[in-house]
This record gives sequence, structure tokens and C-alpha cells, in this order.
Amino acid sequence: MGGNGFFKDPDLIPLHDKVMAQERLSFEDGLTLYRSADLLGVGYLANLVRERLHGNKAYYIVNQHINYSNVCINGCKFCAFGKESGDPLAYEMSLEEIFAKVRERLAEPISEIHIVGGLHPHLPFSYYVDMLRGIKRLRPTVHLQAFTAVEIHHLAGIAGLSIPETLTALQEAGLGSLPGGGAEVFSPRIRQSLCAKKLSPEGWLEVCQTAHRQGMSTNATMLYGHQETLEERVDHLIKLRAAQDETGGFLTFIPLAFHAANTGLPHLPETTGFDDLKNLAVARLLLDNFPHIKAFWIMIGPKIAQLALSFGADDIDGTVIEERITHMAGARTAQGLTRQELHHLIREAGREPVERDTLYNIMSSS
Ligand code: V47
Repeated sequence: MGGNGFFKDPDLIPLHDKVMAQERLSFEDGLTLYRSADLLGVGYLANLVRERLHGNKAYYIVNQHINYSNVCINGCKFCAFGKESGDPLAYEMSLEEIFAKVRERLAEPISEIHIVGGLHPHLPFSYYVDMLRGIKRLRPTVHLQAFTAVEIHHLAGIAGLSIPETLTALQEAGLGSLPGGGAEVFSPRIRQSLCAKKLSPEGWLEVCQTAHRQGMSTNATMLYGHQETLEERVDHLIKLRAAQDETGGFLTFIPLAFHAANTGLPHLPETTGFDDLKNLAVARLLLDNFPHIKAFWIMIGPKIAQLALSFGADDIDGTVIEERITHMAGARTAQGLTRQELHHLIREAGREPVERDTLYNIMSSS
């Protein structure tokens, strides 16, 4: 397959040459990919890179999500999860409640706990440190992937510490890596319109790069399907690629499909399967220095996530259990999938299921 006759869109032919030569794609190339209606052509190119890097492997993880509080001072328009303090739907878990959630699942072979919340105005820094310490006491070998770069910046303000000092204190308490949330879209136009109070793109990148310099991996995301242009998507990806060239600590990129229910943008339609696959494929092609591209099944549904394994994605996230951010915004996906369900999805797609830990060490392969 491949070659000039394969592509319905002739603009993809020069990109095929570049991909075969392992040449870096430009901003213009990114736009060509996004503008192309030839999804199979774009997917084919992304699959070349995906298989070059990972062969037939499709990674997943046995993990648990804990969203400790939805109280948030940022008020982002695209978010249905964050609530002001005092809102009837606002909640914050006590440390005992968080530990109970961990205890409930001690018998399960969970290798990662993913912890994200809002920017809470009052909880003291000790709450976060004690949270990590307490969970590690209950599950000493679990990897804690906790607090987005935006939360880290907020916690630094609460603690009166610098970003490096904050990360060190949290690392000493058991923090293993940072999840990729809070990047949204780096465009100043979008930030002004949707999340003016949020940590700036430069601030977000600086926290991630500081974590990298301190030996921690982080992930990166892009929220798509709201008001952003194709140029703004490409700009976001190219900025991530440039940051990765400098510090090299980004592990996985996850495009996040916007869900409109209960947000400040309720009129916007759902993202389409075409756009979900396109974002994963373009990311695989532009982010040549990111090891992994994840199709987060919670956001795009298990069916599209399964197809994504042939459109650039090598990872399908994991069992998850009790995700709240997307479900508050109307996601109709389940709260979790079993290991068997993940294996079935991956095998049917002709891939080899590989259970990984957070850092992509292989746990088992069957
Ligand atoms: O930062 C908020 C996004 C993110 C909505 O690192 C929304 O492996 C869609 O980053 N519709 C948090 N998305 C989740 C996140 C994540 C998820 C899974 C894996 C990883 C990882 C990271 O969710 C936020 C924001 O960008 N978000 N509201 C919404 N209405």
C-alpha cells in the first residue's frame, strides 16, 4: 500500500515522501493534514510512524482516577466539572474519603492512580502532601500521576514556594509524574475567550519543563472541538514539539474531545469520529519527538479509540474507574472498562494488548 496512487488527496504525496525519509513536518504540512478530507491517507501516514515506533503493540494501563474536589477559582467556559465554592454541586473529599477509595480497590492490580481536581481556594498545601503520603502508605508500589501543571502552579502559590520547591516537596511525598491536563489550546485568542484566568501557556510549559528538569515525566493535551481554528491546533502542537526538543520529558500526548453539556458552550455539537481520528493522526505526525499518542476512550468512546489504533495512537489509556470531568460534561461512555474489555477491543483491531505502567514498563503481555 502507499505510494502515489494510494492517496485521494495529491497534497499528501509530498508528505508521504517526508514521512518515509523521517523528515520533520512543518507548520504548513500540519495545516495540509488538517485540511485534507483524505482521512484514510492521513491515517495511513500516521500509522507508518506508529508502527515504526511501536510495531503492533497497543498499550493500556490498569488505573484508577480520583477527582478529589471540583471547587475551582478559574471558571473556564468549556468546563462542566469546576464549581465555585458554595455551589450546591461543589464537593471536596476529605483525606479519609480519598483513602477509602484507594482501600476499596486494594485487591485490584492497579499500577497507577491518576489524581486531578480544580483550583481550590482554601485547602492547605499539607492536604496535598498528606494525600500523596497517605495513598503511598496504603499502596506503596503504585505510581501517582497527580496534579496538572495548572494545579502545581496554584499549589506553589498556596505553599509560598517556588515551582521547583513545590515539585520537590510533592515528589518527596510520592508524586511520580504529572498528567497532561490544563494545556487547552495555547492561542491567546482562545485563552481570552474561554479561560482568561487560567495559567498562561508559557506558565504551563514552564511547570512541565521544570518537572522534566527534576526528572519527572509529564503528559500533554489539547482540547479540541470548540472555537479553535486549524491554525491554532497546529500552533499548539508545534509549541509542544519545540518544548519537547528542549527538555524531552513529555511522555504521551492526548487530544481531548470537547464535550458541551453543562458548560458555557452548550450549543456546540459533539466532535465527529472523523475529527477525533484526524486529531490523533496529525498529532502522531507532527509530534515526532513524543513517544506515545493516547486515544482516551472515555472522551471519544471505545469504538473510535479502537479504530484510533490504526490512525496513529499506540495507547488506549486504561480501566479508569470513576472519571468525573468528562462525565459532568455529558460523556455517555462507561465509568470504567475491565482488562478483558480492553483486550477484546485491542485484539479485534489486530493489535497486541500490552499492559504497561505509567512509564511504559511492560507489566504483562498476553
Ligand atoms: O485539563 C475540561 C479537559 C482535562 C472538558 O495525562 C474537558 O494521561 C472535554 O487532562 N470536554 C483534564 N474535556 C483531563 C486530562 C487527562 C485525561 C486523561 C488522561 C490524561 C493523561 C489527562 O479535561 C482538562 C481539560 O482540558 N476538559 N472540560 C470538557 N467539557
